[in-house]
Amino acid sequence: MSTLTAVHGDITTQRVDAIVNAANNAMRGGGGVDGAIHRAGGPAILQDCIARFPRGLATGDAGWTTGGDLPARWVVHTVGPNWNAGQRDRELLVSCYRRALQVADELGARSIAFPLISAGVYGWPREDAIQVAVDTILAAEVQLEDARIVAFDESAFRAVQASIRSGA
Ligand code: AR6
Repeated sequence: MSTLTAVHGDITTQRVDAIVNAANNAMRGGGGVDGAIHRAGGPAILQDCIARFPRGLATGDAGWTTGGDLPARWVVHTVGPNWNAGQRDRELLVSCYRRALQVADELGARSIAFPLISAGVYGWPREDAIQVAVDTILAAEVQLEDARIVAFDESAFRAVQASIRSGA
């Protein structure tokens, strides 16, 4: 990846080709960042989820829908492991970032914004969630040029920034 930056704010306002959603296996919306993306993007996202993912999506996998009313053209949905439910295989979280980058690359996206997958309701320890995000994105061999990690709160933002600085 050529550039990785930390952003403090709401992923739904990012002007990038694709934003990544931390979804669940059912792929029919939810709370957290998933809820925010469906609200901001409008009903076209759910319609596309139903049409393209009739049986949902496996943990660690990724797939795309329209961005609907979002500034982003696409939403790349991925399903993180639920730490709180005992899914603690780190490779599943690594796979979310790898697969999302692959899907975005196949779409021809040049810029992408990620939330901290699994770091909310799913309870993945924040420091490790950040480490996985930064290491996996930096190591990716993709056409994508601009990747961002969007942190919702100030302390997470600072931690992402520090991690990028030490990993770059
Ligand atoms: N922009 C950027 N980051 C956000 C936003 C936002 N608008 N809103 C929340 N975050 P979570 P998970 C951060 O819980 O842990 C949903 O119900 C949040 O602070 O959204 O993967 C799904 O449907 C945290 O750092 O996702 C699933 O059922 C990060 O996004 C389940 O939650 C992820 O928090 C997925 O849980």
